[in-house]
Amino acid sequence: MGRKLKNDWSGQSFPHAGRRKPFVGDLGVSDPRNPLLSLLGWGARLGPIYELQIFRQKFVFVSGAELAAELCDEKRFCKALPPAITALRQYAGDGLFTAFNDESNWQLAHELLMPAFTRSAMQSYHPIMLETAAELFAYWDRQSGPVDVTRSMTKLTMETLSRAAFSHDFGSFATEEPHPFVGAMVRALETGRRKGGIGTAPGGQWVGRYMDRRNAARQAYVDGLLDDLIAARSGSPEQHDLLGIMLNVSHPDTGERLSPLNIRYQILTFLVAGHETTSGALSFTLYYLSRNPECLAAAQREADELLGDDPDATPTFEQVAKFRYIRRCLDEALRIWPTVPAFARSPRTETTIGGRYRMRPEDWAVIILAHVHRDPTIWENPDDYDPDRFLPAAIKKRPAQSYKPFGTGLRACIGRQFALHESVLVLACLLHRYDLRGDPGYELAVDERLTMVPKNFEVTLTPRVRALKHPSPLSEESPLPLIE
Ligand code: MNH
Repeated sequence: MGRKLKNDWSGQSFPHAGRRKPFVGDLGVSDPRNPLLSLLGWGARLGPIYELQIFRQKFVFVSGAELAAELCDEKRFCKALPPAITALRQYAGDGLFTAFNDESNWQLAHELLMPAFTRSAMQSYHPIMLETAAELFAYWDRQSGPVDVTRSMTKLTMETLSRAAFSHDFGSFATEEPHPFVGAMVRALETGRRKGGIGTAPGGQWVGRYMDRRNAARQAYVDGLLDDLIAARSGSPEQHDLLGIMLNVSHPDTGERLSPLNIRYQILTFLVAGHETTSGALSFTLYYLSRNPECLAAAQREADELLGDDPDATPTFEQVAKFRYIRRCLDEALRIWPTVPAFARSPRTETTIGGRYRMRPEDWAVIILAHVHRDPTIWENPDDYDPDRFLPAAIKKRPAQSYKPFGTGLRACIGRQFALHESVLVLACLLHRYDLRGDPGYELAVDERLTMVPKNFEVTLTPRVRALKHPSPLSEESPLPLIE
């Protein structure tokens, strides 16, 4: 072989799991179908920094909050693209998420699209978010029996994003199954991610080409649908959504515009980055609320206080920011289960981390957020769900950078405000409208797709009975006799 180890950290080694085998390295330690979930299992014991070596590829993971905070210092470090992310460039090219830091299309797209993601820009998405939530409730009301939470939330977030960003209706609530585009897109991307994992294996290139051939029809379907979406709008000067901005706005200083291919990359990026992530965040929040009756009651109390008696009442744009407790419930769910479970960092120039590990610009480390968010030196009883950890006073007591569900620095999530506004709005309406009961026998199972989502979690929804606010005429007219 003799080929150099990739990401070799100048030959330094870190703790690793099990006995390393010649040639294949740590192959078999990690489940290729659930790489991050298996890491959460065995990695916790090895931290705060550990490694995995598969064939000629080394992966370095950071699970301790202190080291992670250091890597989040934007002055010294920047986003890195490990093989699994680089592999996605086959589909998402130099779109925002998969662009290299120095690619000019990143800067251009970032500057053109930022105005569409400010807090005040959310005002134009607000009515779309309300309408889509109302469609979800109508869809639920037509069903009987428990509903699959992740599946419902994925319909909702996919539909909200495509309507808000591209004015496209996928008709997700018309059928029980998700729109075939969702499955094709997720499977196509999974193929990319797995290809990234076998890059340095012998024959890896060949296997990759075989996977591509098997995947070709799916990718053609996905690309075709996106190109149709773009074609349908080309030539129209409207700028009311992201697609309109991408098609019609040129950079105020340079006059540059995004190319049609780059626009397709961006649409795919937004569809992928913007729906499963938020769906998982909503689903984990509902899971923890169903398991913590006091939190559920407090969240419902807040919804009732702001929305009043009418179960169909909806919040105004300004009101959404006032659901402080519901927001804490969401923050806490994203602490325990950050739906984007990891991101990678490299130093801008050669440096030392943790006071002892040499790191060069070509080296990268993957921050395992779920570990960082449960680091016992920062979080007391880290596995307990407690929204009050996010009371302002409690946040102030923690070191900065100990909670990073939306990433960090220049390449942090552009859709953060979108995700937060949508999630709080949906939770408030949902909790105001329904009582929810999870199956007490359900044990949380997590599905590792492109992101983390709860698997097979169902709730039974029943319309709220506001016994106290709507005393029945009977009880008003004939109060209970006092017990004598
Ligand atoms: Mn989002 C980047 C998490 C919702 C679009 N997102 C990131 C990163 C994290 C992240 C973490 C940084 C990854 C890295 O450093 O490699 N995002 C989330 C979470 C949610 C989410 C946890 C929901 C909850 N994201 C959304 C939504 C959209 C979106 C909604 C779009 C509407 N995210 C992006 C894009 C990027 C990104 C685009 C890449 C930004 C860039 O690099 O410029």
